[in-house]
Amino acid sequence: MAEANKEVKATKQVDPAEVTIDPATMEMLRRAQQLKIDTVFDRANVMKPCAIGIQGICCKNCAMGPCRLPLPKDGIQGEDTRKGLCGATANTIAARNFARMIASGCAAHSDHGRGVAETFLAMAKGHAKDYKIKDPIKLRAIAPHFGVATTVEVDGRALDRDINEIALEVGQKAVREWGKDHGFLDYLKRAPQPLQEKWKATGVMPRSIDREIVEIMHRTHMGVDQDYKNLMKQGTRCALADGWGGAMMATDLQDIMFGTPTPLQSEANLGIMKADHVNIIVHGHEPLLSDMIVAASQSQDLIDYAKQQGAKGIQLGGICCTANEILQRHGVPPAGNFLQQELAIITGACDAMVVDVQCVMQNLANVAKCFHTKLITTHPIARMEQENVIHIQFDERYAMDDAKRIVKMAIDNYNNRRAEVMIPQYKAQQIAGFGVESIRYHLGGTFRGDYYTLNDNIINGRIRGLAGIVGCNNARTVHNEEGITIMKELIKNDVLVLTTGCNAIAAGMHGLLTPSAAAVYCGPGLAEVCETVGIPPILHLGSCVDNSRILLAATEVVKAGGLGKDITDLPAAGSAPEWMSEKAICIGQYFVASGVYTVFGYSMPWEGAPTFKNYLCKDMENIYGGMWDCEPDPIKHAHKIIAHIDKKRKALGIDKARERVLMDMAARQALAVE
Ligand code: SF4
Ligand code: MSK
Repeated sequence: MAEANKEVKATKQVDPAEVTIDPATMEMLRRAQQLKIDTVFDRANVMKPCAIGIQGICCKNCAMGPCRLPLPKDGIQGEDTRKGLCGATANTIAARNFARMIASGCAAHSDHGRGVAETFLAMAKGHAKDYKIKDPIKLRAIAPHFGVATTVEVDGRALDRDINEIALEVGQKAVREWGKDHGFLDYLKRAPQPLQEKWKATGVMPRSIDREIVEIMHRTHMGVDQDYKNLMKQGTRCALADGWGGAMMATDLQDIMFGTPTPLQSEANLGIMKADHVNIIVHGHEPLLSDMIVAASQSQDLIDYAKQQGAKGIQLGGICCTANEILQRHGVPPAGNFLQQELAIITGACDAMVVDVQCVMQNLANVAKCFHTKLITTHPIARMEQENVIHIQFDERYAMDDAKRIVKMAIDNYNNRRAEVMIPQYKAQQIAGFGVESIRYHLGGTFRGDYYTLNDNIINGRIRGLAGIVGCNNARTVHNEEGITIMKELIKNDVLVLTTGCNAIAAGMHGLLTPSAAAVYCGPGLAEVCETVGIPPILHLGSCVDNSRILLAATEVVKAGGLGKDITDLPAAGSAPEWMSEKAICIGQYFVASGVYTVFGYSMPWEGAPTFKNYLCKDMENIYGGMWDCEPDPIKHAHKIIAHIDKKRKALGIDKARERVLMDMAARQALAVE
C-alpha cells in the first residue's frame, strides 16, 4: 500500500459521520483516510465552489471574458446595471448558462438513446446477433407511435404483421428522429392533448433532437440570442426533445431488447460485494454492454473458470444508472450510488470496474492504481488519460465476445488482490423494477389492470398525491440525507413516491423499497394501499433516462380520469434533492414544461439574476403550468411539495376528507336502489 501514499495526494480530511448518513460509506471513508487515498468527499472539503459561478453569472462564451457579474452587497437598488464587456446582462448570462446545461443534459441522454436506437436497428437487420427482441408485446405497443403498422390486411382480415418487419421499420424511424428534416418528434403525440396544444401555442414543439441541441449552442454563442425568455423558449424545446424524445425512446427500445422491468427482489449497498467471489462493478449508463456482462457472468464456462481460480463464483454489482438498468431487469444489486464509486474500489475486492458513459469520476483511475482493480473503459467517446486504464472498445456486433473478454479479465485478476479485503457489511433488501406497465398491473389487479385504482385512491385521499423524487448525489450536500429525509416526510404524509437514478439507489440502501416499509414510515392512507396491494411506498422506476416512465405514468393517470385533463392538473410534483448533473437541469425543465412543479435541493445557478429566477419560478407557471423552485432544507422541501399537492387537490375539489363508511348489506342495497 506504499503506492497509495505515493500516488495520491492527501488532502484535508473530512469527518465521515458528517458527510454521509450511510454507515457503509462512513466505514470506507475511514479506510480511505487510513490509506491516505483522497475521495470526492475530501476534495469537496478542500475546494469550495466559485461564489459567482454558483449563482449562474459568470460568462466565458468569448475570449473578452470571463465576465463576472456579482450582485452588489446591498442587492439591486433600482435598475440592474451590471453587464459584461459586450453588454450582456445578468439575465442573459444566467439564461445562456442554463440553456447550455439543458443542451448538455439532452445530449447525454439522447446520445445514449441514439446508441440504443442504432443497436436496435442493427439487431433488426441481423447485424447484432447477440441482441434479441425480448418484449414483442411492447414493440407492438410502441410501433404505432412511430406510425408503424402492426397488422397487415389479408383477404379483408387484419393479421399480425411479422415482428421482425415491425422492428426494422421502428428502428429506421427511431434513428431518424435525431435528424429529421421536417415536422416534429413522433413521441410528442403521447402527451395529453391539452399539453400538446400548449406546446404548439407557445412554439416549443421539438423538431429533431440534434437540431434543438445545436440551436442552443448557436443561440448562446457570443452576440446571438440576448433575451432570457427567448433563450429559455429554446431551452424548453430542447428539454422536451429529451424527455418526450431521446430519453423516452431509449427507455422503450431498451425495454424491447432487454425486457420490460417487472418487480423483483434484490439488495443494495457495498455489502453486496463478496470477499470470496470475483467482483465486477459496472458503472455508467448504457445497458448495451452491461446487459451482456450479466449474461456472460452467468455463463457456466466463466463460472467454472472463476472456480478454477479459487473463487466461489462471480458477483456482479452496479454503480449509478448502469446499476439501475441491470437491477430492474435482472435483479443485479447496486453496490452504491454516485458518491460511492471510489469506495467500491477501496474495499480491495473489486477485481474489475467497467465503465461506459456519464457520471464516471476520473479519480477512479488514481484510486484503482492503489489496488489491483482493473479499470476498463469501453466507450469510444469516454476514455481516460491515466496509463493504468485499460480500453476495450465495445462493438455491438460482437457484444457477447466483448463481455466475455471483460469478465475473463476480471477473473484473471482475482488472485492479484494485494490489499486486505474490507467489505462493509451493510446492505438492504429492496423491490425494484416498477414501470408504467407494472403500476397498472399492481394497482389495478389481475383482472382489470389499469390506473383506475390508483386514481380512486388519490380521489378518496388515501393517497394524497404523487411525487417524482429523482437525481444524483452531490458532494456539496450530505450523501443521501436530503433525498432520504424528503422521501420519508412525503410518505409519512401519504404521498406515493416514484423514484429513479441515484436517489432510487439511496432509497434501496436505506430500506425504503420494501412493502414492509409502509407500516414503518407511511401515513395511514398510503400504508393501507401499500399493504393491500403489496407494493413499497416508493416505487423504483429505473435510471435517469427512465424519468420518461414518470411522464408516461402521469399521462396514464390523466387518461384514467377524475383528476383533470392534463398533467398540470394532477396533485403531483417533481424533485431532485441532491442534483449535480446537467442532465438534472434538462430533466427539471422537461418536467416544468410538462406542467409539473419541480423543486431542486442544494443551490441553483439563478441566484445572481433575480429577474431570470423569477421567470423560471413564477412566470413559467402561467406558460406551462409547471414552475421551478429550490429548497435545500429537506423538511421544508417536502412540505413545499405537499402544499402544492394540496393546492391541486383543492382545485380538483378533492381536498375535503371524505368520511369512510363501512357499509352493511342493507346500506349497499339502498345504494343500489338509488
Ligand atoms: Fe463577456 Fe459578453 Fe464575452 Fe460573455 S460573451 S465573456 S459577457 S464579452
Ligand atoms: S447516475 S446523472 S449521478 S442520478 Fe444517472 Fe446518478 Fe445523477 Fe449520474
